[in-house]
Amino acid sequence: MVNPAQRRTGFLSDDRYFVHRTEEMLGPYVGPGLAFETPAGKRLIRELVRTTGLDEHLVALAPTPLERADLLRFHTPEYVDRLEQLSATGGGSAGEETMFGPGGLETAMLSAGGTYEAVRAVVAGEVDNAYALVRPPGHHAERDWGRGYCLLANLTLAALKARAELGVGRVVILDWDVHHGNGAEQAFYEDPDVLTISLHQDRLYPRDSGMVEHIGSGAGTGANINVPLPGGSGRGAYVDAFERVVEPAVRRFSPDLVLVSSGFDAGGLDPLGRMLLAAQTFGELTQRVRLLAEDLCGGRLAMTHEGGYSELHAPFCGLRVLEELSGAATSVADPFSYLSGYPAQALAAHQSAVVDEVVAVHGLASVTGP
Ligand code: Q9C
Ligand code: ZN
Repeated sequence: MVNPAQRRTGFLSDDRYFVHRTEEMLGPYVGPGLAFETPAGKRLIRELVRTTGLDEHLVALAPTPLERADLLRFHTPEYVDRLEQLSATGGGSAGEETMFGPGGLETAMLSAGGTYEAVRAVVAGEVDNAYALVRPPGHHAERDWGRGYCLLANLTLAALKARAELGVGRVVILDWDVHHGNGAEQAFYEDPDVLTISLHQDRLYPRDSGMVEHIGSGAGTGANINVPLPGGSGRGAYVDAFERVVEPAVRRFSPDLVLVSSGFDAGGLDPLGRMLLAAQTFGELTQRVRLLAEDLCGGRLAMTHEGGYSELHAPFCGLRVLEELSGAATSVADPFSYLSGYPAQALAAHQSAVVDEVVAVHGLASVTGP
């Protein structure tokens, strides 16, 4: 049973996203096949969307790959050449913790293309908002090397293409994956027209990035916001960061389009992160971003999928986000809703202290609501 949708929500995925391979050979005695970033959890999101019937209330979008010229808006030609060569000869490593199999570049171009298609459909007004369930992820990929399972900077490339070809002006990129959104930070560090905000677990990955003091430079000074929350943070810390940083900063910036790098690895069961979020909380954060976008830019909101490594939990987080985007409700009960009852969900002093610091560095204390 699904209650009818209140909004037109685009949903994009593709079978080819689920055959991309990221296994690492870890060395002697450790067998092959070990990987954190696997198709399973993400495929289950798509399956749940189908088995619940939610897909009938969503607008199906289909990806086309980005082209080389699109990649070169951010990546270096040398890096793209190297990926082309490896992809054609059985795969290899794009950089740091970024193994891929044969044809991996083509899948990455389709992942970036799927992200762009979600953005395009929103900007064109074909849908109110959209979610691209893509693989491989993109937010760690840097100009000249792949990092953290990411070959190409999906959302960065989509934002650059939308600005170049669709006449999109001011863009917010909000990243709630538990790891730092270093790729978008690098791409837009000196750009005053793209506000990048990353909420992440302090010094998780990449280890030495995502610091509060990294605020952008030159014309882009102030347009990069890092909120490195302490490991162990739950709903209270995220809501505090939204109320005192994300919402005032986005209002002050006044975007034409809001984009989200959505990972579910801040979920309470994730093997790579140590945060506590429940599926319901991802829904709440989605609602907050949706209302911001409705207030500021006609609701134009597109999300792309990044990390999330609990095969058990991520599907329920994904379903909850899609329900919130569309306003349709399924009858699926989250088996992990007990997370919401953890006392550690409450805001703690050492967490609000980090938010205080960000508020001070970015002068957000005096920004008022609508
Ligand atoms: N070797 C994303 O969530 N380090 N990437 C994991 C195990 C890399 C995460 C530690 C984490 C990258 C898209
Ligand atoms: Zn992540």
